[in-house]
Amino acid sequence: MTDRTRLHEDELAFLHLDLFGHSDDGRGLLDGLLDLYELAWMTYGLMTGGLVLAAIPLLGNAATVMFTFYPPLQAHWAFYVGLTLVVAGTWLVTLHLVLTYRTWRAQHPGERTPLAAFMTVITFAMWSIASLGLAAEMLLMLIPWSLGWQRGTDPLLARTLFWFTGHPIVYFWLLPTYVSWYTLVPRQAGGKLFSDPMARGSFILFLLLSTLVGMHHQFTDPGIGQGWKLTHAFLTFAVFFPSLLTFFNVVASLESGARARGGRGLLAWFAKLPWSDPSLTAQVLAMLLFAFGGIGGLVNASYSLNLVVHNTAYIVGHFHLTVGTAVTLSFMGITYWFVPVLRGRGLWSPRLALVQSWLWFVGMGLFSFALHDLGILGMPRRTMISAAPYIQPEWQALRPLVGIGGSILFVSALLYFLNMLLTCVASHTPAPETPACAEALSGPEEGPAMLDRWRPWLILTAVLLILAYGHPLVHLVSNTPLNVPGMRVW
Ligand code: HEM
Ligand SMILES: [Cu+2]
Repeated sequence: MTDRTRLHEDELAFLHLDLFGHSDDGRGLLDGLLDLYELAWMTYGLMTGGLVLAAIPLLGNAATVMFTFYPPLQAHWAFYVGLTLVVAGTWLVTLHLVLTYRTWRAQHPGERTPLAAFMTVITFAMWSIASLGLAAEMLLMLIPWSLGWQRGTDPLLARTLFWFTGHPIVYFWLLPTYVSWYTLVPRQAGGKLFSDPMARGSFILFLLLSTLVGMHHQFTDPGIGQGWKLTHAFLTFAVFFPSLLTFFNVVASLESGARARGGRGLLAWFAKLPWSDPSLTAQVLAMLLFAFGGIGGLVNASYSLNLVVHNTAYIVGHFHLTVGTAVTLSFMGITYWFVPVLRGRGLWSPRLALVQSWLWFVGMGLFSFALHDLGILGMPRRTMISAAPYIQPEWQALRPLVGIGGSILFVSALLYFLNMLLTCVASHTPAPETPACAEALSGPEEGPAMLDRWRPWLILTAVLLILAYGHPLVHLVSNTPLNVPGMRVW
């Protein structure tokens, strides 16, 4: 019997292998993959080091610049250098994946890339391209400026480079969730993935379109032409399309599972999903709230409506449904099977996990509903509202809901961490099997081979990027005076 109390290197490689499907004996790729361990540890070291370096000024009150770190708010240089190292670490992950992919490709010529692997490589390819904006902002602007080598900075150029990365970063969070929704959730629901080629198509669209829309965060910024803002608004509606494809594909897959379990009717089948499985429940609940986040996102993205909601609590409501639920609650659901597999022990309490997932759903429903409403009533974001002299009477009835929803979320988060901790130290039930990817009703071979090629899509991505950002960026760079001094407000 293997010692399941720690994860052996070959088990790790085996998990890694799962991404690329099993070879006959399940271990055929091991030799090629083990070479990459050093790279993996280097990546881990770089990212952890970067995190610690950024955390020191953060905890020491020397980086009160929030997650967008808009200049002229200025942080200690260690904050910027630390974050840059974290991003550099993600590039090493891309390298790792590409090397792994090439090893696999050499051994499987002509075969379609397994779906989970295909999606993972696309996610990191998209991110590596998108993160160039942040890298440029850090290396050419914020780091030299925070070190005192550059006397001033320019908020507009910095914001433009930030949002070049800042929008796709939301997809960098979301796409791993989609990988789970597409490749594992259908089987967890007892069904099959509706269409593998459609899933690939949607990911290719994410690669092409994710980085073209950053200016939908800058509708109110002066100094960028309205035509460019409108272009990015339209492109945002275009990148909504692969999310619609995902919605259709994943719901059809869930339906296939529920019907196989005896579900009937137009909508009543939904009740037949295996709601006793906390991993699936968390992810399905995350999907439900995400639908509202996506619809709200379209309001944000509409140039004129954005002027009503921008910088209000509405946006905070929006991102708590998207990153705060679609992504966070799904990641919680994923760890409900993944941590037990890694640890080699069963989940400490599946029932507690179910309660936790529902609490997140209810708490976030209240919290984000109230924030959306408050935003429409004009309550600003990024403001200590309780201390504001301009509190409006119509906000008062809704504000307690934010507090109640937030408290439920806090309890839910505590229950989550408690369950994870006890799974690691106190669980005595046997570990679950590593889940296998779902089969597809319509398999990869039914799609065109073009979907499994990289070069044409990467070239098209670069061309679209130049079209969407080339002119405004060149204009900004050649007109930027870099003369704004830094400031610290807290
Ligand atoms: C599904 C389609 C989506 C659309 C059309 C959309 C659109 C937008 C737009 C236009 C804004 C800017 C609002 C403003 O500042 O005035 C925004 C903000 C934001 N979105 Fe989304 N979004 C979508 C999905 C997502 C997802 C999936 C995530 C995260 C996983 C996300 C996270 C955020 C965050 C964090 C902000 C606030 C950024 C800030 O601090 O200003 N959004 N969204
Ligand atoms: Cu965005």
